[in-house]
Amino acid sequence: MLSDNKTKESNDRVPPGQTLTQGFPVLHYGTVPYYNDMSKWDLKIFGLVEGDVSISYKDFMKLPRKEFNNDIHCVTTWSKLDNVWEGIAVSEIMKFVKVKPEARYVMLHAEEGWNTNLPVADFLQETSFLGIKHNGQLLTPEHGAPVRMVVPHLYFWKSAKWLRGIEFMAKDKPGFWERNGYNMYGDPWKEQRYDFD
Ligand SMILES: Nc1nc2c(c(=O)[nH]1)N[C@H]1C(S)=C(S)[C@@H](COP(=O)(O)O)O[C@H]1N2
Ligand SMILES: [Mo]
Repeated sequence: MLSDNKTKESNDRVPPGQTLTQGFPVLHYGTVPYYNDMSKWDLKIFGLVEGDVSISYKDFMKLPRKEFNNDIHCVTTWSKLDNVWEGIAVSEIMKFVKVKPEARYVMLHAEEGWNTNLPVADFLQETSFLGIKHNGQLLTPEHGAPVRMVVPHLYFWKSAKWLRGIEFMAKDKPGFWERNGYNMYGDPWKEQRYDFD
């Protein structure tokens, strides 16, 4: 059945159990990081790579950017269609490292030790990117400034805000919400919300 705020056209873009929102809710565990000295910021790529990498804020902001259009689906049942992002393709980030063949999973590390896990194949999808702007505006601190991961084909908790590290691993390991009952994979079309789904 269509809920009130779904049109027929948008319904096939809204996964089961989700409701559309026009707003952009803010959801996270812990406190919002505010930065005053970006020379202390870096993005680390480590784990199963040939030589760890640390990208400075200055170098990171010079990377080529692209526009990405997507729909996002939060496990708490809101979906937001037609997001326009500016971000850095994962393929640009991958130019910095040579990943070892045994790497199968990625752990995304955020500020304050928050993390989330996903398969390498999902991280590498062309629709996954490192987001800098949303709907024409730089990300606000609440939404993950200066850079957040965006993996739109999985529930939005996999889209780490305040991204600081990308770790390649051989085996899957649960991140923060995954240790607290959320699904290891999180496909919204299969309603993989919790670990028993
Ligand atoms: N660093 C960090 N990233 C995070 C979270 C978090 O607690 N910490 N929560 C996730 C969850 S559960 C959701 S639904 C989205 C919410 O993003 P938003 O606040 O921009 O809507 O961020 C995800 N990324
Ligand atoms: Mo969430």
